[in-house]
Amino acid sequence: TLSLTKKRIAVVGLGLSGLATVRFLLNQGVKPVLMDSRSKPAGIEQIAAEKVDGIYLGELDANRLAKMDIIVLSPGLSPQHPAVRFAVAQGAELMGDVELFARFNTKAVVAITGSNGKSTVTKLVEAMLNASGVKALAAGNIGLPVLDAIMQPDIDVYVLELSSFQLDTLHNLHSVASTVLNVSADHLDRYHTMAAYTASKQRVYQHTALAVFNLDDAATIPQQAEHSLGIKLADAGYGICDHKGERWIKVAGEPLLSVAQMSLFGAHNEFNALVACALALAAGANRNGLIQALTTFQSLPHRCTLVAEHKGVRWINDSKATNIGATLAAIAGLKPGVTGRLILIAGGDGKGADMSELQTVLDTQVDALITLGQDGPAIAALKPDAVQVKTLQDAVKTAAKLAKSGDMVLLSPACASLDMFKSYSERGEQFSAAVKAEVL
Ligand code: UMA
Ligand code: ADP
Repeated sequence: TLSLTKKRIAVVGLGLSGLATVRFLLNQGVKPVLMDSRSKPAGIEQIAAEKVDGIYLGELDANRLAKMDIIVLSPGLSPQHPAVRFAVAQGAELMGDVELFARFNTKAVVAITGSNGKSTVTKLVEAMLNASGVKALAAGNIGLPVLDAIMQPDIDVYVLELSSFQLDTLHNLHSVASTVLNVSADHLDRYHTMAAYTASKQRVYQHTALAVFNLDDAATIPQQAEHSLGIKLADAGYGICDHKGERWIKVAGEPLLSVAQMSLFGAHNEFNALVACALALAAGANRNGLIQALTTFQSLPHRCTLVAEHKGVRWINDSKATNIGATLAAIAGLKPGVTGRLILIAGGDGKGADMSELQTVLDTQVDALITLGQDGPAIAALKPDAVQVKTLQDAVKTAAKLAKSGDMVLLSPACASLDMFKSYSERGEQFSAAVKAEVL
């Protein structure tokens, strides 16, 4: 663990994880200094100013930061920020909220990262463990800050969804099992190269008892780990097999249940299910628990969810597809079930990704394209007859005019929402509302 007594500690960034860090430190009897680069961060009114050692808003002050022993940096701020780099060069210890969690946590941890599928696998592992009688709690990037989770009583296993931002400032997390699900272009506005982004993801394998990786994605192969397990759909030990004339998922060499009985669908979810089984078994789940979770698990909102079916047209909300890899997986999973045409709505903040990676799918799988947002024009340029619109409501109106019975309208933006919306969930909710207003 880490001794906090007599240390000068700054919490930098007062979002969800920053506020949880402040609560945790106050609980430990520490009075932190608070900073946020914004002049009015949303949660500021939750903090009683007299309980902390000063609140400094606006441009980060390098000299003030350099006086600190420890800086707990929020994931949304880059460790490359000049003021942070200056303080670190002067000897301040830099860590994120997950590192602070790691130094104080005494319970077992399962750690999950990847460009896509993190939340689904995290919730599946949590459900599998709970169905096996092991008390599990999902936390981290999924939404519950780890330093709120650590205060909860009676937990046996923490199932942590970790973003590359959280991994960048993490050094001492020990896990019973961990995974990088896949690596595809994302957050290149912060990492600049795929190599740097991949290296960040690989940090999840530090101090893990079992590294579960994707045999079809070389970037996920552990560079350092004592024990590892590779998974792909066509593999013998963990994979899809023929059993009793049906497709079954096979776990640790034995058929577990038929794919048809799973509540999730699509090839990417079969892979997610296999990885979740491997992780959950390593953390104490049993096979009945795996089966129960896989048959009852409800897909998380804004991930390929049916909003409405009207006059034979299905409207699907996949607002959570905030990068190209997620949109490719959604189309691969959904297109085989479309009898008519696939109408795609895409665009938003592309975070520096090369949109031409969508070219083949736009040519071969997508029948009509509607784009919006900051990087909408870059996507529209890839397909003749693409329609560019200004708002999501206009996108829905345009799609409603194009769509005929048998068609599917899919919102799967391949981009973050932050150029036009507060979050991917707000984008998904506005889409659902617009669809219902238009067709119901
Ligand atoms: N910000 C500033 N100045 C500051 C601090 C933050 O401008 O001083 C901005 C950031 O650039 C960002 C926003 O404020 O745009 C929020 O940043 P934050 O670090 O305060 O974020 P939190 O509210 O603490 O939420 C974070 C995760 N967000 C990010 O990493 C950006 C949440 O993941 C996570 O659920 C939460 O901690 C609890 O652990 C969200 C996310 O978008 C879902 N993650 C990214 C992703 O999945 O792609 C990485
Ligand atoms: P994350 O938390 O990493 O964003 P989610 O589980 O929320 O991942 O899924 C987001 C989207 O990514 C889904 O709607 C789906 O289209 C896609 N997806 C899910 N699992 C995978 C996977 N294993 N490989 C590729 N894409 C995936």
